[in-house]
Amino acid sequence: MSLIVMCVIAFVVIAISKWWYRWSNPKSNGKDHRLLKPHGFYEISPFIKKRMLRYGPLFKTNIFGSNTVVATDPDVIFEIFRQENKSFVSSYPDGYRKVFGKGSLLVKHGDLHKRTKQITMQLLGSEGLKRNMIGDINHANRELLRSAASQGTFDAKDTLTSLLLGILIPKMLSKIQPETERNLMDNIKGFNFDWFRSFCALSPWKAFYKVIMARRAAMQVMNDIFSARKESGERHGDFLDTLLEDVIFDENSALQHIFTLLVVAKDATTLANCLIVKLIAQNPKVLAELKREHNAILQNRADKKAGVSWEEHKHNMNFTNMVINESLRLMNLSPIMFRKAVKDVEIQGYTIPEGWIVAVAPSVVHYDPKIYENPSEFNPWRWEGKDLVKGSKSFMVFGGGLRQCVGAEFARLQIAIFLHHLVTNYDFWVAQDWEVTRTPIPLFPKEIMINISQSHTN
Ligand code: HEM
Ligand SMILES: *[C@@H]1O[C@H](CO)[C@@H](O)[C@H](O)[C@H]1NC(C)=O
Ligand SMILES: *[C@@H]1O[C@H](CO)[C@@H](O)[C@H](O)[C@H]1NC(C)=O
Ligand SMILES: CC(=O)N[C@H]1CO[C@H](CO)[C@@H](O)[C@@H]1O
Repeated sequence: MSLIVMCVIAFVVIAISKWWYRWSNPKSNGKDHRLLKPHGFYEISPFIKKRMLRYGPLFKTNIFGSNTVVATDPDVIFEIFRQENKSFVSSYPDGYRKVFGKGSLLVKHGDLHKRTKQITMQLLGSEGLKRNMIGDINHANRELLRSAASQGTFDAKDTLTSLLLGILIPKMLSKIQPETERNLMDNIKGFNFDWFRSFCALSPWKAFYKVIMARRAAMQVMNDIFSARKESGERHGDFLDTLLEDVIFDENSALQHIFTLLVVAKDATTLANCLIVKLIAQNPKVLAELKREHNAILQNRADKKAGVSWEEHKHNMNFTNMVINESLRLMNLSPIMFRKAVKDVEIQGYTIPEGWIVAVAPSVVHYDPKIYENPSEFNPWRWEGKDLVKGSKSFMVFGGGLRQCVGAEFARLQIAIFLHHLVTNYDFWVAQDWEVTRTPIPLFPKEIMINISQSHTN
């Protein structure tokens, strides 16, 4: 997921230099950057595909001006993930550290990274979700859908982003004024690169500047929250307090970490959620099976007013998990991730030289017809009998190894609960069909309108 932001920052740099180049050489039309050329949603990057066919699953190329090895083989990718902090480290451009700050999980390594992840899992791991989140997730999704149905139509992208931030912010920074929360939410929403969909925005720096200012404003709001808390001397027992109890965090790094989590969480989860709604709305067979599963859950529930319980989520949602996996496979939110070799590494008879960038592309694995028959088809049943919640060599939508996504369980829970309330209570359809292109990260439309009404048939 972090790749989305990372690529976008790289894009911005390229776009700005392209713009500059064009501006200073009005007769030329610049040089196309081949990896970033838009392509269809249900295919892998033609740039990678072409070279793979010519050179095999592991090949050298040049990406963003760096010597890069591209890895597309499942065993090699799995091994690279496993070697994090040994032969490879995750690698982001310098601009990254400036944008997110040193406290962000994304730029930490070694012990500091490990410790930060452990603390974060107290909030986002199974225990935390079960104890502290599932009730709020139920409540928020129910309210969202109720309000949407009373309007008849809603922008799923915007309302789901608000919903996620409305769930996460109070867990991280509790007891803040509604007005402060709204302000923080707006600024975190402003930290988004949507404008970049039309690969060359007219004036990329202006838009980029706006994003950076939104980040600055969000950090300011959080600093004010922190100052107020310090003054009162009160303990809140929220995620900020948990972070500050650990010696590895100070005020700044704790807030930077929280900021990173919020921006990564809202984009990834919202887009996944939206795409799933579209896929099930357009596949009546899948929708019927989902309804069957969720109505059965509802029927077996003693207290009909209660939301989804942890046990129901763990044990009675096989088909839901099949739908989620299949959607995430097709979606490839993080089609490529970047690592750097910290020493010469021998893999499958091939030496990756020290200092080289390695682009791992699980998206190629997810669209490999030898692993997934008719890979571009949406077919949840292909997951029947497979392990549904653990990643594997053939399913790496949440990455792998030490860098595996911290929000995977949270995202799955949110999507499952949204689907539960949606299919058991409402009829819905996509108000206007939309397409997603890739460059190679998926670029979603600005608004995703869904029409919805109370169901009379369930
Ligand atoms: C469907 C939703 C999501 C998808 C597909 C997704 C995907 C990913 C992937 C592929 C990685 C690995 C990146 C790499 O190895 O370079 C990752 C890392 C990460 N994700 Fe997610 N993610 C999702 C939701 C979330 C949520 C909800 C959160 C936060 C609450 C989150 C926070 C993070 C963080 C902080 C990392 C960096 C982990 C590290 O560097 O150790 N993600 N995600
Ligand atoms: C759900 O899937 C698991 C693992 O594949 C299987 O053991 C279990 O029986 C399934 N449950 C139902 C209700 O189908
Ligand atoms: C969706 O709802 C809007 C507003 O109620 C309406 O104008 C539009 O025609 C609806 N679209 C479809 C496809 O039903
Ligand atoms: C290759 C590499 O980055 N190794 C690091 C792994 O983590 C330890 C502990 O933080 C560091 O000391 C190593 O440099």
